[in-house]
Amino acid sequence: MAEAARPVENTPISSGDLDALKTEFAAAVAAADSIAALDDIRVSALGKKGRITDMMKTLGSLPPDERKNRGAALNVLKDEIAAAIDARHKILADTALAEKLARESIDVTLAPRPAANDGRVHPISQTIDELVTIFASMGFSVAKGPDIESEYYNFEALNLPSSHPARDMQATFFLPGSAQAGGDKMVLRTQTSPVQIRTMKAQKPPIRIIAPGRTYRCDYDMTHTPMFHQIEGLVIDQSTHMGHLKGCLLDFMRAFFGIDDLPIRFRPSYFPFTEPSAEIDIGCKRPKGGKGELKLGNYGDWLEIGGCGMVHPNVLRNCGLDPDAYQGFAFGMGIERMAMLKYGIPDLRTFFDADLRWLKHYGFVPLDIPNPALKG
Ligand code: 2NL
Repeated sequence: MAEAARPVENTPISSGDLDALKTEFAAAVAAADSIAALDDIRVSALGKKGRITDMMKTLGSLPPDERKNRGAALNVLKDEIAAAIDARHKILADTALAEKLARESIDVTLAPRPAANDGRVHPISQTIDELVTIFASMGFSVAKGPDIESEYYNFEALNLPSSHPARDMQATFFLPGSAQAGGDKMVLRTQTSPVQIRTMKAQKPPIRIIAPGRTYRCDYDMTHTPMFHQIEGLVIDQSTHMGHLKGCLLDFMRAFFGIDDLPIRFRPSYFPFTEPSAEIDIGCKRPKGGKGELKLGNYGDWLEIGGCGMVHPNVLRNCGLDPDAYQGFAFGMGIERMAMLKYGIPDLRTFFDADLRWLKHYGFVPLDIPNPALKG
């Protein structure tokens, strides 16, 4: 049957040709395996020059009743093809998205790429961490207090009345215009002892604390910076004595420097806040002829590392403790000095230069434990 050859105006009303077209497009849509292929089908059927569009254009040449039926049938076919294309489009889009998600899924169990890892822990922070770790293992807790103190907490309560000559020896930073009602001025704390005064006033014995932190003195040369760090320790109980002080500091020094036979020695000294008072020395070997490094250990020579003593009865009284019922010991050390000795840092002032090359050299990689004695 030479249907194609038949003149347009003789096109039959029969919808048989439309059924065939529907079947053809349905098959093409079902076979389309990409959104691009689907778009081609949409253009070839419903586009400006598409097959359905072309057939629509022939409607004008039909008699009115035929035109109406065929037009309606063509519209139905057009909607059916469009619906089939939309449905297939959704399936293809969903499949494409699912594939993309599967392709781009993240394996959260993979090890992370190495980070830049450029940050360093400052030797002072590292040293404080180590001091805290050791003293914590000995039953001490960490006490904190303000850097700005009143003269009362910084001096008076520590048995240093304003008439005391030792008060001039400490180059104190006073805060201008800070005089309180009783004439008490505010100062930058010259040692961390006021933290311990506050603790004794607030807590009942037994007391076992360390107070690490910043301290300030108006002093600047090769071996002094206006801000520096101290750690002080305080133990108060009913029968704490010099023997406890000795054992405590011996264990601490050996753990901190990682030297099992490091000897320590107590030299009589004087502090207004302790009685008796002593200077703490640790064993060392000095470089011959001033050249080379100082070495710590049991070598016969001695190096001063801090001060200590039994808390003065006046200090206990000032804190509301009866010296006949309670006694205890206290000690103090410079943290920069501890760090310089342990890590071979030669110049104190470099601690506060904020020099990144220095920090890269002397700083610590976070989570590194340099002293095996502190592990666990
Ligand atoms: C040193 C010496 C020392 C204390 C600090 C202290 C604190 C209270 C009571 C008694 Cl609340 N004493 N602290 C005692 C002896 C020495 O420091 O050379 N520091 C760097």
